[in-house]
Amino acid sequence: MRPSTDALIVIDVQNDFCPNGALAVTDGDAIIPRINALMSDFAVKVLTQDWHPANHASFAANHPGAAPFSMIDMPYGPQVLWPTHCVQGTSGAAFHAALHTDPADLILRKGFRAGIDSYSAFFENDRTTPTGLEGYLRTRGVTTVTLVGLATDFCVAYSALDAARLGFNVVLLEDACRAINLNGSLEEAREALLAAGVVMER
Ligand code: VGL
Ligand code: ZN
Repeated sequence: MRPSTDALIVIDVQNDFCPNGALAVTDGDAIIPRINALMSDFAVKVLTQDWHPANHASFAANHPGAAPFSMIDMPYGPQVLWPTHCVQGTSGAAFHAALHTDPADLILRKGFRAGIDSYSAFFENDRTTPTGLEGYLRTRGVTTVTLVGLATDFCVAYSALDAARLGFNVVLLEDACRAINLNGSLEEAREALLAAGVVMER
């Protein structure tokens, strides 16, 4: 058992990011047995859930003529336009059935505001609107976070970078993550993570 100052944060292990999902990550479901095993090692366990309204601005379908995986400029910066995914209350937004959700202390939903995406578990994509997770972890005395889940190069990486910026010690378990890898995004994320002092373990 790890010390009570260590938290496991499981990012977006939801049907839409697993094989046959709307934004399927290759082998996204392969990480689930490892994550289930890890949960019994940690005193503090948080699951995040990407949770978008149907009219969400990150969906290509809400921008007439725009192709999925193209880019647009939002008031808060560049934004990838995604296939419609993780719509609130749909089976695509549900956790994968194999993921053990009962051990979780907190389930944090993000991306629920129509006008702004939220890759990170800590801040929306303007990098300033908080989700509340920082306060939750600090008030529980957490100083180190271990990140796993989907996808390595988007929601996991953004969460890890924000955690490091907030002063947490951050470990990312690469074998318990899978990537989308859009136009070199995985290599770009790896470099940013290392530069931010995130400890990359297998
Ligand atoms: C994610 C793209 C859009 C993720 C969520 O969980 O990495 N990626 N929404
Ligand atoms: Zn999303």
